[in-house]
Amino acid sequence: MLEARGFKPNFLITMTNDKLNRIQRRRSWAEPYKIKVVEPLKLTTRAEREQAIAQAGYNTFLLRSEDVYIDLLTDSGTSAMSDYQWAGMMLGDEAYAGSKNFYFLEATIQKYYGYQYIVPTHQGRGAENILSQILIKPGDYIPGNMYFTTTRLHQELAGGTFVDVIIDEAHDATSLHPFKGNVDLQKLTDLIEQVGAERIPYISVAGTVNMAGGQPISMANLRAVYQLAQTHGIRVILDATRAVENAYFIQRQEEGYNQEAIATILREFCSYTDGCTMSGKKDALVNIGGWLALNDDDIYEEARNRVVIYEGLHTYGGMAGRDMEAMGRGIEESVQDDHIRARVGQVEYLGQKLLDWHIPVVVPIGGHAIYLDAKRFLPHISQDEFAAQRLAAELYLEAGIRTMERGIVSAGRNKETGDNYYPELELVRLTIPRRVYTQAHMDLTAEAVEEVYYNRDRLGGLKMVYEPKYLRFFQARFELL
Ligand code: PLI
Repeated sequence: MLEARGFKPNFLITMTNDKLNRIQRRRSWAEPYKIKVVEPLKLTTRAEREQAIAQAGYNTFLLRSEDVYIDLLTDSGTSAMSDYQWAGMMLGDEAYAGSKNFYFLEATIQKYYGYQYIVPTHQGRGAENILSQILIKPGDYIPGNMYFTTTRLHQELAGGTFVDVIIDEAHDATSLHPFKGNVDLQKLTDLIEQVGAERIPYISVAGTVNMAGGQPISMANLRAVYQLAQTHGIRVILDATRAVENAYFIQRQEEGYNQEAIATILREFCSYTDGCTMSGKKDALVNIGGWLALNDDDIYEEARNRVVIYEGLHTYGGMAGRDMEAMGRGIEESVQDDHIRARVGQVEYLGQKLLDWHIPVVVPIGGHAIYLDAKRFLPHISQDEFAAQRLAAELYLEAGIRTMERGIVSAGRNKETGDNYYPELELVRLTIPRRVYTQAHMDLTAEAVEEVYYNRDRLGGLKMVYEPKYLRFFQARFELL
């Protein structure tokens, strides 16, 4: 962040390369910031939590946030902004058209992500909606490295069918493959042969892969996907929501990248795609915002036209000027190597603690969250009795910790048959907001998980008593069996 403001700390200038390398190799991930403002949290009693979760229909999305102690529901829009971002909020140019904050944001995205054209949106799904409407025709197929809830729904609403072409290891919570987000090139080739390239408007690639456990895709794999797509005239669209976290795994784990800066890796990563949808609420360290980026001028023109129907003018897309300023500044901070190392470091700290205590979690530890493996945690509760949903409710009851189900409820139903999907992964996500919680919060979380694990045999399942039509996990209600 200091570099973003044009400063270079003295100790970095005078330090020899050897010493710098040693410091960068140190194992501790201590935060490269200190706390200036705090937000008090409410502590509740077990009796209060029993009432709150029953009123919420055993769905953590339906809890009131003031009844939550440690909120690990999501890392989306829950980051703490820096003083540099807050200062930018005062510089909002709230003109309806042509806000200077938009031009700053546009230039920042072009610089760090490398795409030519930027369409601002209120958040990621706004970009998914516009992109899906433009590119997908009824009967099309969209291959991707595992589904994401809103992304797949927009593809389906546009008449497309999502096809999962991620490597098999991604569906195995215990596989230690370092890049479980990789696309299986054979599965992709088979689909192209089966349905024809003309029925595939684009390949939908996410880095990292949320539903697989925050798992990265390698640079080599994305490059190969892009080459294959190009030979068939198919576009590759990146879900860039957590691409900076993905770049960190490439830097650390992929040959040839450990001397490269995160910003350099991110640019190369995006260069193997033709555009991206983005939820700025994650990597970009803001509470609201997103964008669609494209290199094709005709698709851009269409997107720029459609954004005014759903989001707002093409120079704000549903965001206030101050939001765009904060997001531009958040992007600058997000690509700092010390930031991302501490961010993932905190996630890994919690994960390692649980692994040390033999709690079943998805491995390797991903970029933004720890995923409890409910199939191994609660083997006596079937998917039809919503093991992960039950476990999420129990963590709240135990310590006021809010987490999220990522299993059969999130997976929803097959759009043709109406049958439930039965995903291999039945998970509870402990998602770490960026720059928000302390190491003591992580310790307390680990202890609460351990306590629930110790008492796991006492837990029974749930039955669903209300099911919304779209994205049911947000609003479904349950009762104890
Ligand atoms: O929540 P949005 O509309 O800004 O973004 C949608 C979205 C798209 N792709 C990916 C990989 C996401 O993770 C994502 C949103 N994720 C949420 C809300 C989460 O809790 O993970």
